[in-house]
Amino acid sequence: MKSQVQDKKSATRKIIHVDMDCFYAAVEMRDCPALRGIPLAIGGAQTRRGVICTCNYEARAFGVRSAMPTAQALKCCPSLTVLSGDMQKYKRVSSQIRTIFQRYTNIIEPLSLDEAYLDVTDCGLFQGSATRIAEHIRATIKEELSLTASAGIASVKFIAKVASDLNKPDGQCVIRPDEVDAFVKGLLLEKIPGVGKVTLLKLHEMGLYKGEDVQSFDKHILLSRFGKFGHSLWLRCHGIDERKIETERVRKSVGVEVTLVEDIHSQTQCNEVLASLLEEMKKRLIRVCPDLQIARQGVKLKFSDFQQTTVEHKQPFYDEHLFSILLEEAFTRQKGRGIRLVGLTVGLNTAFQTEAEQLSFQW
Ligand code: TTP
Ligand code: MG
Repeated sequence: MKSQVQDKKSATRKIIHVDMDCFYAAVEMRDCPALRGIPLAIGGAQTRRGVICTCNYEARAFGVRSAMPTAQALKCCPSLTVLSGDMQKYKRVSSQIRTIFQRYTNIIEPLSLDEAYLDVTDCGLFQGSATRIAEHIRATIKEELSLTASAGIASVKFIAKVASDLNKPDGQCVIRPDEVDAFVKGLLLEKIPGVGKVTLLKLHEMGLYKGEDVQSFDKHILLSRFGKFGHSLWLRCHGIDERKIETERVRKSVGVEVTLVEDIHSQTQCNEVLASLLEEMKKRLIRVCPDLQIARQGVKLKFSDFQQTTVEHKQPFYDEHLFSILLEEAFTRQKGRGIRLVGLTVGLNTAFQTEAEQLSFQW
């Protein structure tokens, strides 16, 4: 009964998920005609063990993909042009895109530089047609920024997100409330945001491949196997997603990390890397938490076999020296493996942030 009520409530919302097409690569092709029509990727250099951030469709035809090591990408596509990219420029373009969104609604939740949810339920343009609003947003982005975007339109967030991928590039897809059930029935579970490789394997072992398999599966078994995640998977497979568009994100942590050009093996080397990260950490932390009152500090190491370990400690006040103690503990888990990444995190006191925000409202 409760889910039917929730369903009706969701059915009244109009959500658009906008996702730019091969974003970083598209910006570079726009700004340099010589890069158009050739396989192009943005990523780290092969010699520095970099990975591909993104690539254009010409490169995708060769099998190049995001997160692939650059060396492997060059094997797939020897003629690939790899640029290091310009984050400042992508951030500028991203804020131009945001300015366009704001003409249609103020309820915008950015997910990354090139992706956002918009709630256009109360947008009066185009007689309230979310389909036409999405078409207009995409046409405006094309006209003003010479870039293409794709969109998904639905009554709940995750379906809008999945839908924005279906007619990429430069396309859009609408899933109407009365189409949701058929849509989730046929939906492969790996398409649901949050279902990673490991979870997918477990789901497959249980004979679950599509939304309809989950629909007819015992909910209690899902809950006991996966806890909270099992619950949200069950909801998603019934087309339910009550999450609102979050216009203000409360930052929960600050992190800095470095992937090393070559693996390191000793604690002294780890300490040197740690020292090189401290300045950046302090700089970022002060920006979001000037009084340095925090909740946790942690250290992360990734080993040569790509396994990673973290050591965290509750800590009310930021203390740089604590990182070396945590690092020492993490280092004991090395077991002869090389170390390829060192990272530091500071968990923030989010309750305090919320209180601070409320106080500022009173002014
Ligand atoms: P995506 O939207 O995942 O990719 P995309 O816009 O390049 O391509 P698509 O047309 O399939 O949407 O990511 C947006 C940007 O984020 C992308 O241009 C580069 C960056 N990115 C990374 O840096 N590393 C990654 O692993 C991924 C997936 C993206
Ligand atoms: Mg994109």
